[in-house]
Amino acid sequence: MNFLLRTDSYKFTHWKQYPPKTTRIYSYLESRGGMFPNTVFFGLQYYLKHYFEGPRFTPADIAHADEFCLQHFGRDLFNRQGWTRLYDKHHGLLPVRIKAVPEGTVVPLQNVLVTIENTDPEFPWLTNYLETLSLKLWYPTTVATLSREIKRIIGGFLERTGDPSLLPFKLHDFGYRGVSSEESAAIGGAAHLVNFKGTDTVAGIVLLQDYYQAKSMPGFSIPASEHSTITAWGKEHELDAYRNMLQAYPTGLVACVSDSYDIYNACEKLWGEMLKPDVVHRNGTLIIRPDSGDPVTVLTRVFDILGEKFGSETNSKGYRVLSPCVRVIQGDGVNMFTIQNMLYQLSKFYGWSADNLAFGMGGALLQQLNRDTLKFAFKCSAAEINGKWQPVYKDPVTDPGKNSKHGRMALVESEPGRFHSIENVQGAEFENQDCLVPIFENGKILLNHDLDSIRERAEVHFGVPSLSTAQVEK
Ligand code: AOY
Repeated sequence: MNFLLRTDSYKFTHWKQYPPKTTRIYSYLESRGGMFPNTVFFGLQYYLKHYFEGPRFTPADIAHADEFCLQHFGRDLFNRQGWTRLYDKHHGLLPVRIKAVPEGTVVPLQNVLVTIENTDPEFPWLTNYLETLSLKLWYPTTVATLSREIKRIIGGFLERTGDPSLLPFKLHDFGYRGVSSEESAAIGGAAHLVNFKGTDTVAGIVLLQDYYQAKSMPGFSIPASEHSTITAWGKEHELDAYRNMLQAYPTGLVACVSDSYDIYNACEKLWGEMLKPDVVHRNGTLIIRPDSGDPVTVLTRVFDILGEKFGSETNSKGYRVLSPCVRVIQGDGVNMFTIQNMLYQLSKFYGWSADNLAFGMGGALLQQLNRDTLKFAFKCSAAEINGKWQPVYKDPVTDPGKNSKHGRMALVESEPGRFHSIENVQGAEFENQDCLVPIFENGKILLNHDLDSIRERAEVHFGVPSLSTAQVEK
């Protein structure tokens, strides 16, 4: 698609609207609020490599956009001269500077994450032309933030009731089919893998390999059944379908959806009696997947049956852990709140360790989010007019929450995890403390972040009081 058309229609008309003698427009990206204390910044490198780097347009694209706008508006509004001059001077490269906090950084809400400004004074209108593309960073950042919050929740339960080393595989991405596009699946799936290692969203892995130098395989899965591979055997042959699963994968982990007819009968009679010797003597772990009913009700009874049939032991933290030959994965009705509820009820009222249960999360992980989840905004905060930088801001009486920051900015980390957005920065002030690092200039990507470094920055540390949470509570 023509780069010139990757913007909102009204932006075709904005070049005429800035004050005379405007030479620079400086804008920034922030999360203005939301239900989490922090954001995990992620996704910029994909957007830079895919949409910003190198020559982005040709004279043919300008001609095409010109004709498009003529039809679209029914009159001549397109900035033909400006785009032609931009091409003649920069040959399709974008004369903007982008600074950003390194991906994976955990930044408290309401801080500047990215700044964009034009580097050539002839093209101040280019900065906000890029808003439509840039603001899409809300999506990978919101998925990475949600996924990390759930990691904190599950991690807390593992610390209290079991083995925290199991955490990387406790939240598996089931979301590929439930997202609105292949690109969203790739971006969202990659964002989840900043925090976890289990996924069925293959597109997310490919994105990390193509855009984030993922060295070793960044996401893993295991053999697992779906309903068709069980129900194709017929209701009378459910047992054969399950026996076949154990024979087809004689070792290691194997997951089997077991609610096709009666999850309780499947656990008690089929897995727990008829196939029990095969399960117990198998060199590996059978993971049973319920997929319907009220999750807490179903899980409570499933664990009761499995404990009865396969046995359990009490661990050093006083919680029950099933025989290592059997585990459970819940993939239906899973979101941040239901995960918390399931783990709470199973541990508090039934004494089950979080070790026994993993989660598959689909729509709630990759699709049930929007730009308002973390209130993402891209706003102009400074303009150079007549050779002088001016602060620029909005502050609507009708919603003080929609105010914007003033002037050029720096993001300073005063102590680990505590960040401050400094407004109205003059010249090179704060330059040596600024966490916003130049990452793109005039068509070139200035530095690369690899997945390993992003994961390190986003790592969850337990037992350390979270500074940013304290900041929000205060
Ligand atoms: N995958 C763990 C491995 C994956 C899946 C994907 C929608 C898996 C199921 C499982 O165990 O059961 C997309 C629903 C399920």
